[in-house]
Amino acid sequence: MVPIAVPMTVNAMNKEIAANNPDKIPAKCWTATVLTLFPEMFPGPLGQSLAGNAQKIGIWRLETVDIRDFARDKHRSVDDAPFGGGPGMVMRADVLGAAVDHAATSGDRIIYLSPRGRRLDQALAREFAERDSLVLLCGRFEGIDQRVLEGRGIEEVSVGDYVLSGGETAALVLLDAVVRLLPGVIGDRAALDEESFAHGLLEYPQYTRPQIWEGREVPEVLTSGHHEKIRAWRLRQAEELTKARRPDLWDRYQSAAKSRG
Ligand code: 9D3
Repeated sequence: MVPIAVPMTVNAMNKEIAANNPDKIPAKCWTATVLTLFPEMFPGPLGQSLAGNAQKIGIWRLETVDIRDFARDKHRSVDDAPFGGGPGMVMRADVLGAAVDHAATSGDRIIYLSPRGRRLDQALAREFAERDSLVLLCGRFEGIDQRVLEGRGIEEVSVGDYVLSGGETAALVLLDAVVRLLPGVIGDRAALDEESFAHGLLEYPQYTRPQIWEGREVPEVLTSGHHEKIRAWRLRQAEELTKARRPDLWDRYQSAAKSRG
């Protein structure tokens, strides 16, 4: 790998990362196009670590579109007061329509990150990862004009039941969940993990050295070398944790186990 002390251009570094990962370079590059009033918020954390390296070797790329570039007036306004009255401002249909038409081509799934959307889950992340591209629209203020959603066939997706200050952080969460599923981003072992025996359960507790820390010992079974006992212990831990913390997941897991027989 690249020694830290050696000065190197980003481009040279990318080439080196690519050269060291010839088996991971896909024919096509999964593309996210993010429409936002805050393009500086991207790639943010997705420029680091797993997602950052995957972008460097061409597995995916991120394009941002500054919605303000599609404002028409001299003040470059993107929002206006809601018809019918009420607090706050609404993003204008004409500005957003022009931005979406610039960014999306026919057949693209266009996602508006919205607190009233369908909740993001692993199955939806997998759907997005199976496509070639995704267009993400980030809202600010009270939201966007409803006619844009209808007129452009835009889907709404939420990342959970809590209030954010805009769609950008939600888009980063969605992209993180999707990018790690793209072929070549995670090694085979980790990929297999997701389909493992513990599917649908919370994870069992992990331990590493030192074997005793502040008087706390690692569970004996984990240092026993009995692989079958370790497997059974971990499954039991995962099941008990899931039962206690996530009865919703536990019910699903049990129904799935029953229908498997
Ligand atoms: C006054 C009513 N508010 C709805 C709860 C208005 C409002 C709050 C927050 C409108 C937009 C926002 C900004 N949030 C997002 O853009 C957002 C979001 C979120 O807040 N929670 C979970 N998922 C998402 S996706 C986009």
